Amino acid sequence: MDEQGALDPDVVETAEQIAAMDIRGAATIADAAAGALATQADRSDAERPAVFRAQLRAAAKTLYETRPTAVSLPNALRYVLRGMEGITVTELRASTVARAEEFQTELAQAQEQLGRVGANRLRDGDVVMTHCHSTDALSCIEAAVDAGTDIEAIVKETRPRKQGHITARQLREWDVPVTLIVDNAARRYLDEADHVLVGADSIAADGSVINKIGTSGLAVNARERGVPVMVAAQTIKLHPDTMTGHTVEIEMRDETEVLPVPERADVTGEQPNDEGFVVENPGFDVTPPRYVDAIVTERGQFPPESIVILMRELFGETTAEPWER
Ligand code: RI2
Repeated sequence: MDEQGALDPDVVETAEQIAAMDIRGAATIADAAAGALATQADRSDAERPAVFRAQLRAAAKTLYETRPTAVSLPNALRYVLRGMEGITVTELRASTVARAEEFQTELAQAQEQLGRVGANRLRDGDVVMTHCHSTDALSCIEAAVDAGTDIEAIVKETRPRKQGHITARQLREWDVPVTLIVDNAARRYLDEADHVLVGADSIAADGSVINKIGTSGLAVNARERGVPVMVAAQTIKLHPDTMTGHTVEIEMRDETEVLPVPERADVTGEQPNDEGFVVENPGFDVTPPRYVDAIVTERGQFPPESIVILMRELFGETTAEPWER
């Protein structure tokens, strides 16, 4: 059968939205992917179990191929597909939908729990510097604010897509005072910060943190200034493949995010298609564990060097991708 032809339009649309970053943020992507698999299962027209399974695998593959760096995406897909159990199509459908819902519920609960752990690190009057927009990181501030702790924030704009603006807006909704700065001003303002708080798209087995481009430079500067770096990351961000030596692929995004087409001609003058002029736009970078003070998860906080213990416990050594069969 033509597996692609059997894809539900909602799966295709969700995949397009993830690729275009209309749906973004590692946890939000995982939630949307699980929801899309549930929709595929719910609306499948398959009459035979083998066809149903093939459709679900094709849907997972389509979602998987959207963005490469946030491991929450394959972790979510793997979790849902592993729960696809039963002999009849009716049983397979019910188990897949239930498993996706279970995943989404646990994801939300993990973020709340992580927030309570992270909030314990924040004291009354603390100033937190943020980078990009992370719902896991914001959950820590939300829990602190809910507990009556006064927090202020220095929010890095985060070029090229300026997702710091989303962070600033959310913090103001919680009445947290916000100072917005351009990325280049971060080192200057570290003198006023008590914490650097960032999220993660993936955490490697050696404790390296893969997060929005600019995180590693911020962490190095924070170490030099003596400001602790706290990474808020649910265990869905732990990258099981890194236990067996794989590295995390860093997404290279379109150059127009950095330099829109009309501005390109301003730089290259008479030669708007100048092939000797290259713009690169890596979405993420790798912060080595020595610059990270704590990884905060729903299972407690960990020094980065010991995160592999939790990784083994949660994922074992099995990293096969069920949609590749
Ligand atoms: P939460 C984002 O990536 C940022 O790098 C952010 O720190 C990370 O995902 C985690 O986000 P992008 O999708 O899961 O904006 O904490 O490229 O929301």
